[in-house]
Amino acid sequence: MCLPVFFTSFTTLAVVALGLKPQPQEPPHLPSLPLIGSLLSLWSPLAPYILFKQLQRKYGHIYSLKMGSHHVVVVNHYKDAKEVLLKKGKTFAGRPRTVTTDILTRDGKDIAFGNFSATWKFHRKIVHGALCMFGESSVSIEKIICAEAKTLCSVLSEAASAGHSLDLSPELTRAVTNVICFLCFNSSYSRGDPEFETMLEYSQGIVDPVAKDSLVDIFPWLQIFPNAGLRLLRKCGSTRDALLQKKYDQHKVDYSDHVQRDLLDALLRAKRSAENNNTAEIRDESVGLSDDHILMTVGDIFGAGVETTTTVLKWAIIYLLHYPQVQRLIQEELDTKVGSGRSPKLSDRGNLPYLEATIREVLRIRPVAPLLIPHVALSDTSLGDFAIRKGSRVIINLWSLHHDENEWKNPELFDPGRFIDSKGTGLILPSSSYLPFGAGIRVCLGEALAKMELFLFLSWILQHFTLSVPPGDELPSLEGKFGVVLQPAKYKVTATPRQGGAINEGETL
Ligand code: PLO
Repeated sequence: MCLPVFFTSFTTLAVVALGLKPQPQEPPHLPSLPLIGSLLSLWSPLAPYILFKQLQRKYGHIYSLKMGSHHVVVVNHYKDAKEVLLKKGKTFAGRPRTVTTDILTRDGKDIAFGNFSATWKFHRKIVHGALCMFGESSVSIEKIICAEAKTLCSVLSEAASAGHSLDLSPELTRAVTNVICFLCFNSSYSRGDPEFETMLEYSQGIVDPVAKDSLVDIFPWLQIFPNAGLRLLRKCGSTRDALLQKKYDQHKVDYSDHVQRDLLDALLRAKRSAENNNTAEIRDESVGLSDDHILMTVGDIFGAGVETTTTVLKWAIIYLLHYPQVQRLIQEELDTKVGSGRSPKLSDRGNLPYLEATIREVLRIRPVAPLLIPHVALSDTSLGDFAIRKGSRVIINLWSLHHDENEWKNPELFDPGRFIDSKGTGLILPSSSYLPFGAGIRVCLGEALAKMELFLFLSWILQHFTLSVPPGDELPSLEGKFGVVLQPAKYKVTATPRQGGAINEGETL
């Protein structure tokens, strides 16, 4: 008997005879060197989410690596992802502190990047409550989105009459910003508003460097060297903070206990009641309702509300340009189920499965955050058959989940039909390997809002216009720019008005 077999059977015997449980092993590890960790294996022209997917072939679905001094576990399969996010959600609810997110969030005093704590839970609860206040049952949010959709369509009409093609990005951003601006600050921006232009500018300076495992996040000591990216992040961060502070100061002046206009009022109310409360647990210092916490929380919701939905809309339009037959099918569905005499409403959602399927497919093929935001194990634990040490960073590679060949037929192909049942009328979820909004205790707070916006903006646009690539232009690239969100490159569209697609001026919802 050769030696390894002898030892294996001996161990198995011992396990059975003595009732010993085998100790779980650590996940397979990429080669690593002192100081630089696994950097050499990660040095690649590929985007990290694509490289992480490829590395599965050699190391399996779960593997670990070293980023500087940090132990990182990469998860590529949905079963393990669900164990992290759902089954052991609390154990993996931590967040790493990094140089870039600390700059953006005043050392993690926000919800998205802040670590798991009583303060974090309390802020999430308030935001959840405030967003529910405007939830699906409420007409007001639908009204706001439709008003923005109408303005968006008028801009497209103007461009069409002038025979111009246009970059839809600023218009989509303004429409989406106004919805979240209404929810956060009860205000909106009109075209050409200088504050809006400032916001567009600072946002890009933040999205580019934040939380993408740039070198300073891996090796924090690199901060001592001049770093143009960090300088820009600090500048953009303080412009954003000044804008948030201005809104906060205005709200403090006209705050009333009797009306809650928006999220900022909800946070102010919680702060006031904590200050006046002698008994409740919210008086506890640890709950953290400092001005910094409030600003960072509202900044998160505002930032997330703008960047994510705008990005998905831009990807959706790119795919409609690449797949005109999908655009045609959505329009046929709109024509038969809504017609041209009135505008689409939220209550049409159930009748427009192909549009819903298209939205699902866009979220699958180009997830907003392909690596989500890293989680941290708050105690020693396990994942599948592997041991995970306390403090390990866990990266969920959503890209691997959404492009898993065993779960999705031709994952690289854009095919909304995969979300439609065999009768061609109902929506289905063909695989569990699909988590566009994450899952568990850190699941996206804006999921319902995002789905309403995506549905209404796309249905309004496609009821009135057919979008195409301007003559002489190439099809926009399907390759994204990896950052805290996966952004498409700039592109232009030609919007051709559809017959009978006039915007109904006097229409009320
Ligand atoms: C976007 C730029 C803003 O100026 C600040 C901001 C706040 C919250 C972030 C968001 C940015 C990017 C998308 C994030 C969101 C929180 C949750 C969301 C990371 C950086 C995602 C996709 O997880």
